[in-house]
Amino acid sequence: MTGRPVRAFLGLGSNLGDRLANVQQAVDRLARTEGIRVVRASRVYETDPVGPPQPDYLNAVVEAETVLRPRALLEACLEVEAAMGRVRAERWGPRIVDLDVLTYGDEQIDEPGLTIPHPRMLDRAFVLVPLLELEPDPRLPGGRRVAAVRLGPEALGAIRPFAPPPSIPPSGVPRPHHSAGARTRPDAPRS
Ligand code: GSY
Repeated sequence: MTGRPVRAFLGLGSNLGDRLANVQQAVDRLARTEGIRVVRASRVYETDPVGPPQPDYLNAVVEAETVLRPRALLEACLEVEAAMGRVRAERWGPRIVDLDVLTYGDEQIDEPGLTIPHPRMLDRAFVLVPLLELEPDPRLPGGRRVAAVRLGPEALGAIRPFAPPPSIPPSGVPRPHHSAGARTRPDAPRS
């Protein structure tokens, strides 16, 4: 773990079973993971599948604050997927839940099995549209700026608002430690 919380955005998807309940359960499990605080979530969108023919997905993005390093954050996501019964059968196939680390602070990481910002987010409306709801100028692969990204009508037509943001359960994670100017009461105004 690092000492200082880092802001990360995570992509969520589900296209099997009770998709909305799966998205909610993934948010709940993330929020209960030590070292992760879920801050906000986008609306849930229904999206045409990218890849082989399969059921439509529900997708959303959550903003998290985490004291986990990127690899540990990825592993936490994989643990949530496994706990929800995801079986990795077909690479682009249907799934109960999918969790991706989209961005991690300002960091650019290119290691085996871990590329951040997520390399395919630029051409995926099901990632970009919910992400832009939460962050108007996100970190993008190759240092690209969102103003330079063009999503055509076909991509935008493949994504439809479906449900309000999943609810965010209280997190059991310790809050960031403020040594200087610490607030004496949790509801005291920030200095
Ligand atoms: O990349 C994540 C899994 N996935 C998705 C998805 O989440 N949404 C849509 N619309 N298509 C997808 N194809 C795959 S694979």
